[in-house]
Amino acid sequence: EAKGTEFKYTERDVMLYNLGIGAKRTDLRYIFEGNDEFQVIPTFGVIPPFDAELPYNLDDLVPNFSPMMLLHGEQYLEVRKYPIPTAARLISKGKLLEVVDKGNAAVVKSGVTTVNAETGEEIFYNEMTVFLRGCGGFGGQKKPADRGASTAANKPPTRLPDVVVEEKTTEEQAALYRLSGDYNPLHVDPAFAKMGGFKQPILHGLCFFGIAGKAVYEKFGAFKNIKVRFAGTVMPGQTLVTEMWKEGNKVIFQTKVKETGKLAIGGAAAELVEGEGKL
Ligand code: HDC
Repeated sequence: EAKGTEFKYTERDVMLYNLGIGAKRTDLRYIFEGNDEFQVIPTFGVIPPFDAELPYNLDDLVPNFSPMMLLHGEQYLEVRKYPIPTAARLISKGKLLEVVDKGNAAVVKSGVTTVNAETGEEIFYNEMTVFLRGCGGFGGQKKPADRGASTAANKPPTRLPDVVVEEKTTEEQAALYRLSGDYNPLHVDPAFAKMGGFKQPILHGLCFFGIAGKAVYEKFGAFKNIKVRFAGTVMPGQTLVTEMWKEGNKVIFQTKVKETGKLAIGGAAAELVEGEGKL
């Protein structure tokens, strides 16, 4: 296990994050520190661990590693304590969970626990999965382990969705979102994106995770955990359609790109905090 990495944030970082995942000027609770209900959208929990030091190098884990071929595959977030502070000093500690060999690709999963630096209280737990194109075939385990909510299939029911939320991203979405800490050039530099096999820079997975998570939060209330698989890429400017089904305490959801009809997020669900569930 690595030693902890500090992450310090202020109200300004909260507003920047909220704007990065589509908060509007009329959403005063997200964009104005003077509002009585000023808050950070709970998907923010993926930000403090993002730069956490991990006790390994991808180069040492898989053959042919190249940052240009790295895609975000899945994300699982637990919010272990509400309300989420709008300014704090946190410490994140990461560990390697598993390396899976998909033949062409490798899948590497890390787990990061984030605590309040002053109180030691756990605030967030994340599992982040990266999909490394061209890094498979090394004879590793073929299937990921069952990790409960973090790996659940979350197949949508056959009925029509209970709620649908449409949100257009802006052409500047990735340029804005990156200021919350993911400076991967894949999202803004056309030359880098091209080397990674894309015609133009693609949107951060965690940006459209935030947009979908915001829709779940606004329609159903606070969640204790949320899991997504990034099933397809999104270009800044495209419109996201998030379909949600409430199944007991759980909201199963998926997000499609309106312009292409293709799935961007699949296998996704959020388990609501007891007593929530507005619908
Ligand atoms: O699904 C394809 C795809 O393109 N998904 C979208 C990826 C994306 O846009 N991600 C977000 C942008 S990248 C980003 O934000 C990077 C960021 O800056 C840095 C992140 C750092 C994170 C934290 C640091 C620690 C693709 C390419 C992923 C897979 O498509 P295919 O190659 O066609 O694969 P497919 O045939 O569907 O499946 C092959 C096997 O792989 C498994 N799999 C598929 N998608 C997966 C995945 N596993 C994990 N995550 C995914 N997203 C399948 O289950 C299949 O396995 P099996 O054969 O055993 O069933």
